[in-house]
Amino acid sequence: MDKPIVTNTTLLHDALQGLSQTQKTLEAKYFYDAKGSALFEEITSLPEYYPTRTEIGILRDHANQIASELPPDGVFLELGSGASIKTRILLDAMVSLRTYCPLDISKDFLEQNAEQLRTEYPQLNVVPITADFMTDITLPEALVSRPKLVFFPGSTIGNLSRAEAIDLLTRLRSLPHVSGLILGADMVKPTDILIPAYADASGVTAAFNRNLLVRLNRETGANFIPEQFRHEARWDTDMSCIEMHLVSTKDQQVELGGAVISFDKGESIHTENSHKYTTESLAEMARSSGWQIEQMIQDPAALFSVVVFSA
Ligand code: AVJ
Repeated sequence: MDKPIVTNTTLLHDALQGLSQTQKTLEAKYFYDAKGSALFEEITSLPEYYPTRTEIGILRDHANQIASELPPDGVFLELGSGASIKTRILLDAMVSLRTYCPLDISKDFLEQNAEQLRTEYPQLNVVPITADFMTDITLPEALVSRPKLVFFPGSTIGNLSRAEAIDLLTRLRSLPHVSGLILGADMVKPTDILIPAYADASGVTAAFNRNLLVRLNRETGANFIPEQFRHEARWDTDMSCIEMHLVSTKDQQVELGGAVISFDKGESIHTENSHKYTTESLAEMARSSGWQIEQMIQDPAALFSVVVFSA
């Protein structure tokens, strides 16, 4: 047997770690290679996947009101690369905005999107920050003393555990001169809406999920057969959480970084958590992290909330 080529040792290390647990796991952050990012884009326009279009609708309908949260001479700091339509809706409404800071882990993506925004908004100072907001949010010296409004859209917070979410909100609350936070959060709702949103009829979400195995094969030299894993979305009532799994359709063994991983038929790899919230759980998170809730803006069907927090 040839020695497999490993081009991503961090991924290999994390996968070996996750796949050696009793409930095998892979981290959701690894979904977003080029193919995974394209598949996620495709997910956002699926008929079953309501969050993106619902959040965009809320932002459009309440753009001026949300934009008015920007303090005088305020910096608009987004957790995310600033690639989205959501950013543009708020930038368009923030007529006095001078400084926009997209913060993202992917440097190439950030720089590329920053350049695009500079051409679209020539009066705007676009200051991209390459950072992992889960570990450190260090701002350039020139911005430290400026007032700040933070934007964290997309229900990305849903990927975090309760404890991680509260930790992140607490760290955002303690940023120097922060005045507010605009948070996108997906709400608890009946499973006949939730499950199809994560298990669409056309199989795009299944392809997105299986792409993790394709990526592992390419970047760690593993030999997963992705077709031998079935996509599944489960609702955990106690955790208010959608779980995505890849379920082995047979007893099988996979080679990964010199180890052999055994799967029983029906055994799963847990690949993602997507937490859903209630007005109560959002209020509780605010209390635990030192924020005040100013407003919870929802679509008419209360599928999604854009929460306005003040410091
Ligand atoms: C990007 C984390 C908000 O949880 O809805 C979509 C990711 N996974 N379909 C979500 C996702 C499967 C998405 N977030």
